[in-house]
This record gives sequence, structure tokens and C-alpha cells, in this order.
Amino acid sequence: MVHPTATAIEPHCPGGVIEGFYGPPWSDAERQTLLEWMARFGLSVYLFCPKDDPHHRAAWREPYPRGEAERIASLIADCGRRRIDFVWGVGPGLDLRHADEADVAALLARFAELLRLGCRRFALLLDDIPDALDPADAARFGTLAAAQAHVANQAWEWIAANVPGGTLLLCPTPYCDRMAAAGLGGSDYLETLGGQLAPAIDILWTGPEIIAPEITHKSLRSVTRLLQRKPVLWDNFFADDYDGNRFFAGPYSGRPRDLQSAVRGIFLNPNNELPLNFVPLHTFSSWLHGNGPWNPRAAFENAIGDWLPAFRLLDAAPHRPAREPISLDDLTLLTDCFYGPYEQGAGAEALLAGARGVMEKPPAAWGRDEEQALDAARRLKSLGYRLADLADRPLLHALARRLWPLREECTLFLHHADNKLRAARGEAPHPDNDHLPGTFRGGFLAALQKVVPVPWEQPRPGTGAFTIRPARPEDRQQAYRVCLETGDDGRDGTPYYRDDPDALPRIFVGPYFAFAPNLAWVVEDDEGVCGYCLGAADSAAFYDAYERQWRPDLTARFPAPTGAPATWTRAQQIHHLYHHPDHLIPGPPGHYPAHVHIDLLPQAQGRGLGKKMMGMILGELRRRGLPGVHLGVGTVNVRAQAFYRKLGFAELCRVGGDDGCTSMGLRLDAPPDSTAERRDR
Ligand code: GDL
Repeated sequence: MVHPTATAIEPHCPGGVIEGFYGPPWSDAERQTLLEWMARFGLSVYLFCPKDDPHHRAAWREPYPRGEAERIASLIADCGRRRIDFVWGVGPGLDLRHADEADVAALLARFAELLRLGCRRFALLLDDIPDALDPADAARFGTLAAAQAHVANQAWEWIAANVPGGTLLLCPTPYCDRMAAAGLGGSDYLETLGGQLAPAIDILWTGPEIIAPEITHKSLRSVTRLLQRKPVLWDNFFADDYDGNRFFAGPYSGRPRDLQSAVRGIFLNPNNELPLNFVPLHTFSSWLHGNGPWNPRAAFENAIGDWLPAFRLLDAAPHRPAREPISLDDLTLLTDCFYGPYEQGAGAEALLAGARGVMEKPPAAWGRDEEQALDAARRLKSLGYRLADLADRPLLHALARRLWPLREECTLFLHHADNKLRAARGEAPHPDNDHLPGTFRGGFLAALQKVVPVPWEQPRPGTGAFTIRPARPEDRQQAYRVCLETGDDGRDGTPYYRDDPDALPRIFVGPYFAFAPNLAWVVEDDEGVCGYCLGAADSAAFYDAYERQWRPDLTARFPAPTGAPATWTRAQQIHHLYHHPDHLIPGPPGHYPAHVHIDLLPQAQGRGLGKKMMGMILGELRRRGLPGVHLGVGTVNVRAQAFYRKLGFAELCRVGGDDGCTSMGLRLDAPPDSTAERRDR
């Protein structure tokens, strides 16, 4: 049963900020900026629980020293003046002995200390701790959930008796679906906690994942039932404490607005660098306070416009000329390079695609995309220098560790491009004086990640040792093989393409790796790549790139077959397609702009991997705001058609009789739950 009377958080779905990351806590000055932004953006809860503040976690039993206590008291008072609820969080779980009265008393003493400093709202944070109980706790409580519920209920009783209007939040040890599914905290952890915890205690939850690409109403149903209350979202979407190479200054996304009615509040745990949180908080506020369908890119553009004044450069001084001011385009491009945890902004995507073209093609074949990528790299390189004049030094310092590597990589790219041009003119290459030879970004961690594959998800029963992960350029040749081995309407095409085994993948795989690498996933097992899911968000632009940058090479290398078509080999039939392409975007114009396709070798079929990959690519297209997606499937391939129908696709048209192709489409902008694809996930 859901307890509708739980009262910890008011009003309906407040938005807030959590200072809850690993790393140096924010300074007093940064906290003042935070409160200013929160008041401006209508964010009303500040959950204060800096992981590496010793008085929060490592030395949780110890009260704040005097000076520190005064700083906290004045922070609480500042929050009060701005009508922001200050919630003080403590994380005792690293060494809490639940059955020990002295430990419970120590916890209550900390709450009493904070009450004296003016705090009325509290949080007990039991995330990221060992999930084993010590023998005394195990003997008394049996399970971790029961032990934690016991301590939390005592804390709540104390708050209810001593703090008028006091509240308590709890972060469980498994705090996302994946952790719960993996059995962290013991079996039935959530059920036990939900059943034993006082109804007035609110529970934090990060969604399906620690950093959830998507959180939907539906994804919270099961946890809401188990916890017997709607959760308060601890949203790590913008957190960057787990990757020192990035920060996230793109828009809040992957959460439909109707999510607000499924939760008791949503709090962002954002970038460690406070100055880089302007766009995250701005767009989160637009999401929270606006109406209608959510358009992340529009909200982003709006926020960037408001952020631009912070990028004022120092005035010219007698011995220092003024630099060119930072423009909206500059800031957009820079932010596109540090956008979201699962996507790059449009400018960064275009730079990557164009850079790939520059590196792979001869300069004579460079087109508009390559030129634009070179321009963008020049702009980012110059930004690296111009931003050194930022008047707001804390902002520069927050950017610096990401800005300089970005400038260096852009310089390296421009250097390679320049040498390709020189080589084409028969000139000797220029030496690269900017780069220390053999320097790789990321050091040991990046090297280790190359050796150890990163799982898309924990292997589950039925998927065995299969891993789904984003495709890398070096997967291309193996993906070509998968295309061939599924090239006879899903069956092995090897016998039919002996004269040119790469004929098919040159159309159905290569261009996707070249022009749409961020919509490409592969599945692999011990033997290597055994399937892929590829797509293009904007089919018209994709075919345009194919026409201008890909097909000329195919027609030059493979002559159009002559003679009677009936005598052509399968490979020749495909060569004919190189010369006479037929790009079909079915359905009413603009309805199904994206397209996808998926191929799995037999060993990867029937294990839910296809559905999983389709879920990922459709989720990504939805996140990008695409209205619909289409795909083509052999008209005789009824098995594949049934699979797509289950995902919600419907037939759009047929071309070329029984041995032709059927186009199927799926609307992505349909209301939630209106498609089978959503029902199935
Ligand atoms: C976590 C930590 C959080 C950290 C975040 C991102 C929760 C509940 N806890 O697991 O402190 O900042 O991931 O790394 O999210």
C-alpha cells in the first residue's frame, strides 16, 4: 500500500540540489552562488551531504569543530532567508553498529547538534557502503534492511518528538533498479525496508541506474510498490565525480515531465565544479516548472543565452590587447563537447563525424562536413586561448582541466589535416611540435578500459556472456562479417557473395560506422562481434552524406554490371545498387525521419539481445526528440516482421513484390504506453 499521508517533503514534487558527490566539498562562496541560482530557478531543497566531508561520513560520530559549526549555521540561515529547505545528511554506514545503543545515541547527538544550528530536516544516507552485517547486528536483526529500518525509525521518533515540522529522508543501500536486481543488501531488501520503515520517512532512489539515461513513470512502478511509497529521486544525471575527463553542461533530458507525479521530489546531484552547473540547474528548472512536451535542446539554447554574460573577458589593458569576445556560437560549441553522460551535443557530433572523414578520406574528397569539422576545431583551439582572459576566474578554473586537453586534441587534429593536405601537394609533412610523443589521455584507466570490455549491463540468465556496448571503429571489419553471415534474409549469405564478400556491408554497415557512429552498438561474445544495431537519426542527411562522400568511391571501384540482370551474381546485384541507389524514406514526409537496422548471428538470437538493442537505439532516438523511425525488412522475412510488430512497428509500404522489401514504421512521439514497444520494456 502507498502511504499518501507521508509528509516529509512539501509542496508537490519540489526540485532541489544535492551536494552529495565525492571530491572537495563546495566552498562557502560557491554555496552562496548555489543558493542564488536555486532561488532564481525555483529549486527549494538543498540536501547537504558532501561525501568527503569527514563529519558527514568517515568521522560521522564527531561533531563539527566550532568554526565549521558557525559556517553551517550561517548556511542554514541563508537558506532560510531564501526559503530553501536545508536538509542535513549523515552517512554513518561505513562502520555503524545498528544494535549498539551507543552508536544510535551518537547519531541522535549529531541530529541534536544540527538542530541547535537551526536545521530541521535530516537525511540518513546508506549508499555506497558494505552490505554485510556484523555478527551482533545479524544476530539481532537478521537482515540489513531490518537493521537499517530499526535505526531510521529511532531517528524518526527522535525527530518527531524534538523537531517541530522535522523530516527524515533515507537513501537505501541498493538505490537503483540494477543494484536491487543484483541482490545488493540481501534478498527482499526493498520489501523489508518498505514494510518496516515508518511511513513518514521518505526514500531516495536514483532510478533504473546510478546515472540513469532515462527515468520514466513506468520504471518507478515496481520500486514504489516495494517501498510502499513514492520515491524521492536522487538524480545523478549531471554528476561528474566518476570521470575526471568530463563535465555535463547540456540540458536535463531522458525524463518525461509526467514523471513529477510519480515522485515526492527530484534532487540533482550535479557536477563537482559548481560554476559548471548553470545550464543543468537552468534546464532542470524549465523542466520542473514548465508545461507540455519537453524539448531539451530548446531549453539548452535558452539556458546558454542566459549563461553567456558569465563569459565576459577581461578588459584590454595597456600592455594586453582585448581578445575577441566569446560568442553564443563559441559557447554552444564548447558546451556541445561536454553535454550529457550519454550524448554529445550537435556541434560535437558534427565535429566527430567530419574529423572521421578528414582522417579516412583523401583531401580531394573532403566536403562540407570535413570543412565544418576543421572550422570547429579551429574555433575550439582559439577558445582555449581566449578563455584564459575570462573575467570570472572561478569559472575559468572550473573549465581549465577539460579546456586545455580539448585545445590540444583539436590542435593535433588540425595538424594531421594540414599534413594530409601537404602530402596531397607533394610537400613534406610539418613536424608536430605541440605534442609530447606517445601521450594518451586517460593514462592507466583508459588503457585498462581498452583491455577489459565495459559491460553494457550485468550478464543476466539467458544472455550468458554476451556484452552489448557502443561500437568502436575497430569493430567495423567484424560487423562486415556479421552482415555477410546474415545477408540472405537473416541466413548466412557467404555462399552467395564469394565474388565480393563485402558487397552488402559496404552499403549496410560501412556508412553507419562513418556517418552515424553514435547510433551504433555491437553485441559480442567470447568469439567477437556477433551482432549490431545501426541507425541514422536524420535519414535524408545520412543519404546525402552517402551520396556525396561514400557512393563516388563505390562507383569508381565497382563497375555497373552489364548483360541480362538475370545472369548477375548477388554481389553484382548489389554493385548495381551502388550505381542506382534507391533511398526510400517511407510514410508522410517528416513522420519517420530516422531509420535503424539490426542483425544478429544465430548464437545471439532468441536471447532478448535484439529487443534490448532496439530498446537502446529507440530510447536514444526518443531522447533526441525524433518523431518516428522506420526500417526495411525482406517481405518474405515474416519472422523479423513479427519481431518488429511486437516492438510497436507497423507496415508502411511494400516495394518490389514478394522478393522485395517491406517498410515498417514506429512513431516515437506517441503518448506513453500507446505502443507495444513501451509495454514490452
Ligand atoms: C553514487 C553516489 C553519489 C555519487 C554518484 C555519482 C548515490 C546515491 N551515491 O553512487 O554520491 O556522486 O554516484 O558518482 O548516487
